[in-house]
Amino acid sequence: MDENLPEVARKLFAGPIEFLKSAPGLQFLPDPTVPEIAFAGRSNVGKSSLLNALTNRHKLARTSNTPGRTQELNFFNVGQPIVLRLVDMPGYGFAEAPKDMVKRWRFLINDFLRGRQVLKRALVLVDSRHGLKDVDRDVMSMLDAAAVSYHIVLTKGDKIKPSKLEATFEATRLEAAKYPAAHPILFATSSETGAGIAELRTTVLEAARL
Ligand SMILES: Nc1nc2c(ncn2[C@@H]2O[C@H](COP(=O)(O)OP(=O)(O)OP(=O)(O)O)[C@@H](O)[C@H]2O)c(=O)[nH]1
Ligand SMILES: [Mg+2]
Repeated sequence: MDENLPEVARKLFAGPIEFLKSAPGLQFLPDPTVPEIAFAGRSNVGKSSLLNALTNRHKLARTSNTPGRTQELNFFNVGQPIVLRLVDMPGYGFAEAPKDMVKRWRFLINDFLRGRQVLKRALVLVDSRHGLKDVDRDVMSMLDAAAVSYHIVLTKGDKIKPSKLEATFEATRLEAAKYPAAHPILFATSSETGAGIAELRTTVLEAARL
């Protein structure tokens, strides 16, 4: 049975996808019946936009210029019957965030990452203009501790020169290699131009099938 995974992934993400629910706390999580892939990253890095790009939809996940737009865990069902679930997580690390919100975020994310059996992989999004920040390293360590495998995904690649993008990609790759749960494969993407999106779709499907 030789199947063409990129083509299967393309079709899956072009098919039925729907918003399932928004969970402001762990007691509101959907039943863990389907493989999940979570999107983490600093606020405004482009998580919701990437989710829209992957699913070829403009308004599935709400995007905004205001940091902190996504404050709950948002679940999206992909496929009919459901093949996998995408989880849009609240962004971290923006300057104006009130202290108790930061605390709430850490608890919510940490508990989710540690306790979620069906979580197959996380995507840690990093702005390609800025590279890794300490808050990203912090989350990477949280994922390491939770033994959740993750890919670093550089976002907004359309906003910098290709040579700069390549340099940031390489520096990020070298640093990520020091983190046990960081996957050796990284992605450089743009939700604006669609760069790297098809490859990421294939990887998401592959991870969901593990
Ligand atoms: N040029 C460009 N802009 C992007 C890209 N991805 C996201 N943006 C813009 O960046 C801003 C933030 O995007 P979001 O997708 O809302 O970011 P987020 O990570 O979900 O933010 P929070 O929900 O606040 O954590 C929006 O104005 C997007 O239009 C990209 O690939 N290229
Ligand atoms: Mg968002």
